[in-house]
Amino acid sequence: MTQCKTSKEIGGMGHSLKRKEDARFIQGKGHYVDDIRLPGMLYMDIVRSPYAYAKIKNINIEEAMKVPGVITVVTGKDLEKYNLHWMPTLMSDTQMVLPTDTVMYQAQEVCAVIATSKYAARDGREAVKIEYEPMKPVMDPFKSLDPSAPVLRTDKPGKTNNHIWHWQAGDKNKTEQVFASADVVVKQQMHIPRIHVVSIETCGCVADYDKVNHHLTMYMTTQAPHAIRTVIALVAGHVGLSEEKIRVVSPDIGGGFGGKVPVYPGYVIAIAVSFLVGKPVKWIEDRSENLQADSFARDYHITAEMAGTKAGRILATRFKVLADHGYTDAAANPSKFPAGMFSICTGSYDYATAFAEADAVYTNKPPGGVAYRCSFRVTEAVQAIERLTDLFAMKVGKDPADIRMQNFIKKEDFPWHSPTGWVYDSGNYQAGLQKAMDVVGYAALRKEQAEKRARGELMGIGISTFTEIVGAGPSKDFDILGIKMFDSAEIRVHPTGKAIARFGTKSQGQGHETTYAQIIAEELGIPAENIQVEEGDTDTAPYGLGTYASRSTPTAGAAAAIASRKLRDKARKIAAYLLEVSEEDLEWEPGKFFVKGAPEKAKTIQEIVFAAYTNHPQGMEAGFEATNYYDPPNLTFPSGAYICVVDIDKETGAIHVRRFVAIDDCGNIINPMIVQGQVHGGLTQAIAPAMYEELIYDEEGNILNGTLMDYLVPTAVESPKWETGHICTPSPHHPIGAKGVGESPTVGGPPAIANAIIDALSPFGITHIDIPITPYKVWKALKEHGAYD
Ligand code: MCN
Ligand code: CUN
Repeated sequence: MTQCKTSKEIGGMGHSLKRKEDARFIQGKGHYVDDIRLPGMLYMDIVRSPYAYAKIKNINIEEAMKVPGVITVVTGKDLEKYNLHWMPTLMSDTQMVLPTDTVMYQAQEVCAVIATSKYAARDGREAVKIEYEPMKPVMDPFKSLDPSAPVLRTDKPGKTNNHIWHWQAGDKNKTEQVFASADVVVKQQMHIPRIHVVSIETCGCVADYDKVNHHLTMYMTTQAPHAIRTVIALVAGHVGLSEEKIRVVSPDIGGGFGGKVPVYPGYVIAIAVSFLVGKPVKWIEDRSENLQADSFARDYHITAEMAGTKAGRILATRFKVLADHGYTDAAANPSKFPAGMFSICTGSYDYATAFAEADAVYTNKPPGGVAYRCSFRVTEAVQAIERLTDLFAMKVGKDPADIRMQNFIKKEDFPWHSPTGWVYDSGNYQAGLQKAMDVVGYAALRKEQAEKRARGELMGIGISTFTEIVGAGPSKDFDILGIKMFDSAEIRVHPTGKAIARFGTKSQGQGHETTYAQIIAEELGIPAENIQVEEGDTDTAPYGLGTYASRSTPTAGAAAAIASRKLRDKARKIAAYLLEVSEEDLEWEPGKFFVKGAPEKAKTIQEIVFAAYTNHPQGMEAGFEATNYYDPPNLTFPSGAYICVVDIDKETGAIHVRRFVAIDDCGNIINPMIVQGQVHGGLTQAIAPAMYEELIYDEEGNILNGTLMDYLVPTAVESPKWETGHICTPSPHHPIGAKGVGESPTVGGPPAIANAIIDALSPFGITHIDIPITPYKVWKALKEHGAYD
């Protein structure tokens, strides 16, 4: 755990400061997009397709226009006149804003009703009559590649199939050789199903175009305000919206979890309408629209293989992925990594050979791909490697903890070069797993399990020892739509020693207002409570790529430290001037410079800052401000050892998570309480895909669980008591030694639960069940394996 070097009053690194932002959140004073009300504001509602694949024969707006309050109905044909009916996705694919002839997935936007109230807009939506000619959709990604499958993207000239991209990493030939000569090979086909973030706040915006000044203010639910501003400028430049005339404001966000990274058609339609009508336009999705149409997560079909020795040494792994991206690839991965960071799939183990490949295909499902706390597909990679490791342990007849201990990358082997090309910065995997085993009481649990098994009771213990990869990223490899993935901090200290700091990231609940202030407090000794943190307004914040993939601490957090250090250098100069000594004679302790050997001769940071405005040395620039754009030299590699204990009712298949111990390593910790909160939330979002959540479609393309009546989201009732702890291997390249943590629990959690359930069922010869592992699937597997004979 991080040692506190600052006093509680200053509140630097390692203090569990209460979250500053919570004062407004818990008093109902948060300011969300839907709280914005502008004079003359109009409301937009969207008519959506009931079909997954259909030709639009006719859109009749006559009755809708008669609804009192309805101003207009906007169709794809209307947008086409301004060439605004298509937009780029963040993966350089293209997406309809509104269709002109064909709909490609159920709940796709077909036209938009604009009215003077949201109720009138909804009534107008009900009154629009659309004639469709339904076609047979392509729902199965495997069938999508059949030569007989219809080519879905006829808008792309020359496209003759539904293949989007192929990606690979590692050494294919060497991997084949190792597999060919290995004693033990395990292979498992798995599906990591399509799921949805279900943030409490849905998506929405208020687009406010000012005709007189040709200025657009876009209030919207986005995790990446600056990138969105640039995208708007690129898409709408031809109608006179240039970037200096666009202001994107992302106010408080009620949960993002990745679902608020993509650009949705609703945002673009609202901008277009505001531009045409000259009035502000509000669009707020309802719960079902959010669940049915917004960016999904996962949907990876993986064939995972591991080769090793009978003695339990892992020698190689091989992964083949089929990625279902739906109608368009609207994931938000870095350009060079269309499968995200999936190549972290080699895990925490020290073998030299691996090969991973992925092919992405179009189907008639909503587009997307990386939402839901995934660190760019690390969730999928970790599910694959951690399930595989357990299968391998089973096959060689070893305890899953022993197999892991035997194959871990050792702490002295860092920096470690993975077979798929990453350089892991630091870690101590043995210590993490040992701590988790001690906390959970592993040996005693195995003994209890043996006794229960003898009585025919089902108890399982599951381990997941994962390596995360976060902090995108070094600009030589990481960009989105060509924009390099650095991030930024700008610190402005006022004469009385209080500060405002602005960032290119955007909190959605992670607590940045508190933790960024703590980083600056650590570096400058200005109390965290005197540092106001601001994010989300592109007119004031320095350019940055936003908050996702747990990148804020690794990038903008680093920028905060570096900008603070620039200010400390200036402070040293001013202190030397004020104390009439040379800079070398000064020593720093958080909050003041003092003369070596004469601690009574000191200047506090507040006195120094005041002098920067009132009495600074000749030739020095006045003021006390610094900015840093931080381009990380590497990603950070957090890790964790999670152990889950389950009891299963043999007759019903009901699963009870009895214990869950999570030991995380995110390097130096800024705020232990916030990290614990991140882990608690993330673990709850780990039992979700492991046991409950999955978006299900029928062959006609109908979503079968498009409301929260059917789509199961775990609540406090389903959540066990999370037992959390830490080990700490600081990141050697990060200025404050911190690694990201926001997605670790969601990445490491599901395989621990799945492994525990399979461990419980293993006496019946059950070796795998795809997540979500529901009681029905357990019961069915038990039945198929003769448990009820
Ligand atoms: N932190 C810390 N010490 C560390 C690492 C992190 O104190 N060594 C703190 C940070 O200062 C920050 C929080 O933990 O307050 C998360 O930091 P980080 O891991 O850098 O992740 P981000 O801030 O970039 O958050 C993104 C991550 C992602 S990608 C998803 S998805 C997710 C998550 O955070 N969405 C969330 N956690 C969420 N939590 C809430 N409440 N709401 C969401 O939408
Ligand atoms: Cu993949 S969800 Mo988070 O990176 O915003």
